[in-house]
Formats: sequence, structure tokens, C-alpha cells
Amino acid sequence: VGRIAFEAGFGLPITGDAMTNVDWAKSILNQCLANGVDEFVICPGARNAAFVEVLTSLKDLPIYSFFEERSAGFFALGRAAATGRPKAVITTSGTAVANLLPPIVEAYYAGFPLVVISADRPQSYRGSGAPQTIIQPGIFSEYAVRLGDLAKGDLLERKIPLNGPSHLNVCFDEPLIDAKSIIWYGSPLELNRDALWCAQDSIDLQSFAALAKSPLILVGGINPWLRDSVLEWLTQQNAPIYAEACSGLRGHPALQNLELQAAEKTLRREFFDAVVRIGTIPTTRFWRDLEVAKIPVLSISELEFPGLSGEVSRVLPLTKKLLEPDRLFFSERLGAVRLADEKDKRRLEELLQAFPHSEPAWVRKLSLQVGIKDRVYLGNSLPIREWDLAATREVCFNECFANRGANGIDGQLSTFLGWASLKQVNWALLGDLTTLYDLSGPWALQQRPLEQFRFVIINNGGGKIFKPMFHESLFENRHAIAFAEWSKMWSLPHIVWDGSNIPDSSGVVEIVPDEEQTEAFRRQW
Ligand SMILES: Cc1ncc(C[n+]2csc(CCOP(=O)(O)OP(=O)(O)O)c2C)c(N)n1
Repeated sequence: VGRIAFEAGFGLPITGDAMTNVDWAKSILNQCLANGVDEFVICPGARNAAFVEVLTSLKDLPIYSFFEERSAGFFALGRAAATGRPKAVITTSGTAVANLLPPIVEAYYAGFPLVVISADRPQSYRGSGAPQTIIQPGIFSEYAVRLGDLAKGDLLERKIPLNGPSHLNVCFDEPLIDAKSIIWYGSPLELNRDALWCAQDSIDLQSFAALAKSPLILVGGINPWLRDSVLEWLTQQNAPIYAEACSGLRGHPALQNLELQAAEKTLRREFFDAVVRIGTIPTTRFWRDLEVAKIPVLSISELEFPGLSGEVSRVLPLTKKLLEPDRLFFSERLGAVRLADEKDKRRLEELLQAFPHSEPAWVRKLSLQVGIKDRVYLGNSLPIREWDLAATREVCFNECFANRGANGIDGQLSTFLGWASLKQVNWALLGDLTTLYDLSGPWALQQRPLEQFRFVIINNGGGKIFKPMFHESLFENRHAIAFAEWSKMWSLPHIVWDGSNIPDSSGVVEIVPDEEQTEAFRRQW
């Protein structure tokens, strides 16, 4: 790390130790801006007081204040996901920093630029057990790029990565606020979104395609800036496509002749001799089963992770150039696969009608309430799977997002409120345990008031994803908690949904599905 020298009041250069904490904090924040950070989330405590002081006088950039670091981290992750730009969370020392591990892990696997700036006590305190002093540098192990452990006057020397999380530790001595910050204006660097990694592998798309007689194209989450290129490329192909909701292409009219409608059913029933995955790691069970299927898999992704442990899986970087329109994939079995899929799709519709109070049927009904321009956040566990299965395909919801990096059920409300749009209508579809996990999530609404949003909670009384997997009910953490009082606490209107039109206003919509119908649906599907 480098020492800095800068001009003080009388034009005298001041270096290192003589500078104030406040000027130092401002220099560090300016360096963040020069790396493209354009929003700051502050979790105030005493040790990061110099950052608080400097941020209160920063005039033209969004500053959000949180009391709870885990929510703050997930909120910032949602902001990074929505904009593709780095966001910084600034914490005080101690367990405050440790609470950021879950969003850091999610950002690592999802490839989002989440920057943690942790204030610390001076390095000489480390290991002494002094109050609120823990070993902060390296606390996120390999999940965050280490930007440095700065002592007074040091500055950031490494570049802030744009495709994953990073951590900067800054040690402040007392007095913590030692100057008054004057009003200032930040100008964050404009960023180019080029490919963020290079393939080491010699595999190319053309030769992979040439060997496939019956390929399947699986489309996971696609970032908005690549969606049109992916769509155009997909329309050139002549092979079955399974598009998950987070691709923003599920139900797209341009894919009408290629897209499978009956979700996993057709995937499991049919034979494919090669799989091309585009975007993030898919949610479908079919993807997990590829571990043992021994068919070649090629991924095209903004992230390097193959998403499978086996040898058969390779990855190419997802760039606009790679997707220059070209018909590469041609399935000899497209017609047969589509026929089987249509049959399964009819069966799906029958079951949705036969069991109108089952979870999938509620999700279908809900999707019919969502407008074409609305944003949809899908909670992990059953909500995202049930949406992929049962949401209407009459409408293509372009803007769908989920935390699929590490598939956690934590921080979902906070991520949603960071990712949501101020002006559009925003929907979050969440499990009940998932909601209980982030009860303080609505805090973010005070910081970033959305014009319209709905938390839709499928309250099935526990973690029902485990019910078909394990006989032991302990897995489910069953409960009889309802969400009316929690909604009241956050001054949010609450309804238990009866299936009629959902009011236009923001609030909480609780769905209580019929367990027997859900089970009957699953058995017969
Ligand atoms: C942070 C975290 N802890 C535990 C899990 C394991 N897990 C996956 S689903 C689930 C239950 C979720 O329950 P709920 O939100 O009610 O959704 P449902 O299964 O009923 O759809 C749990 C505990 C996880 N994914 N993330």
C-alpha cells in the first residue's frame, strides 16, 4: 500500500500520520469512486465514524444507512445485480464484519461486485481480546479479494474487481472524528462491460455443436445487458430450449417453436446427447442429474464456474461476440421432443385445474396478476421452482431475479429491495421460513422507498421442499406463524389472498395453500 501526500490548509504537504481520519476516509472513498463504486451502504458504529462524517457531506450519490450488516450486504448485492456496478458496504469493527459473510459468499458465486470496507482498531490491538477487536483481514477467506489492511495514511493499491466481492480493512486510531468534512461531490468512473474472464480451454462452440445430434439448450439467469444478444442467438438455433424464469426469456414469443413448456417433465423423459447451458447455473433438477448422466455439457457464462463437478463440463465466456448469430445447433429430434412436451403441458394444465389450492396453482394464479412490465424476484426453495413450473407463459417477464449463487434462503427480502426498481411494480415470491430469516428486511424501504412492491409469502407452515425428500418432519421446522402482525410492525398492508384481484397498493400478500392438494398435485405430476 502506498502512503499519500496531499495539500492541507496552508498548502503544506502532509503525509501519513499527520493527516486527519476524515481526510483519509475521504481519500479512500474517492478511490472507490475511481474504481466505479457509485453507491455506499453505511452501517454506522464508532470505529467507522470518519466514513460516516465524510458520507454525510457527499451530495450527489445514494447513501443508505442500515443497522444490521447482513441485510445491508444483501441489499448492496441486489443493487450490484440490478446495475452491474460495484457497491460498497462500510462497517464498524467486530462481529459487524463477520455478519457480511453470507452476502459475500453469494456475491462470489453470483459474480457481483460487492465491496466491504471494514473499519478496525489499530493493528497493534489485534489478538489482544480488546473490546470489539477481532481478526478482520482475511475474515472472508477466499470469498473476497483482499484489497488491503490499511494503517493511517495508506491507500488502496489494488483494483476493485468487477466480477466478485472484495474486502478492504481500514484501521482508525482515536479521536475517530478529528475534522469536519465539507460538502463534496463524487464522480464515479464509467464502466465498460467487457468479458470478465478468458477461457483457458481450446473447446469451441462450433465443434461442440457439430457432434450433437440431439442437443438441449438450457438457459439460466442472464444479465439484462446480454439478454437481447442471447435471444437473437437462440432464435437461430433449431433445438429444444428450456428457459428458466431468471433468463427473462421464459415464454418469449420469438422462442415459441423451440421452448419446452412442461418444465422438468420433458427434460427427464427425453434423451439428449449434449447440453449447452447459457447463463447462470440452472435451478432445474435436470442440471443436477447431469452429474451422473455422462453426456457432454458446454456452458456459456459470464462466470467461470462449470456448475458440475465432472470432467464432461466445460465453460466459455458469454460475450456478445461469441453469440454472433449463426445456426450451430440442430436437433434431429426437435419434433418428437416437442410432441412429448405438448402432452406433458396438457397434463400440467389438467392438474392445475384439478387442484386449484395447491401451491403450483396458486403460483399460476399469482403470475396472472403480474403485469408484463413488472419485476419479479423469486425466493429460493420452492417459490423459484414452482414459478418455473407453473407461471403463465402467455407473458414473458423480462425482469426476473433470484439469489442463485449459493441458493441461500437468507437475505432475500433485502436483496429484493436492493434489486427492485423505484418506478416499476415489484413482486417478491418468498417462502415462510425465508421471510422469517430476514424479518428486518423491510428496513431497506425507509432507505429506498419503492413506488410499488409486494412481498408475496407462500405460507405452507415450514420448509416444505423437504417434505417429499425426508420422512422426518424435523427437517421442515413446522410452525403456525402468520405474517399479519409482522406486516403491521412495518406499517405494511396485509392480506391473506383469496384469489381475487390483488389491490394495487404495496404490501404483504400471504398465500396459505392446501397441503393435501399440493401433495396430490405432486403425486400425479
Ligand atoms: C441460509 C440457508 N440455510 C439453510 C438452507 C437449506 N434450506 C433450503 S430450503 C429450506 C427451507 C425453506 O423453507 P421456506 O422458505 O418456508 O420455503 P419452502 O421450502 O416451504 O418453499 C432450507 C432450510 C438454505 N438454502 N439457506
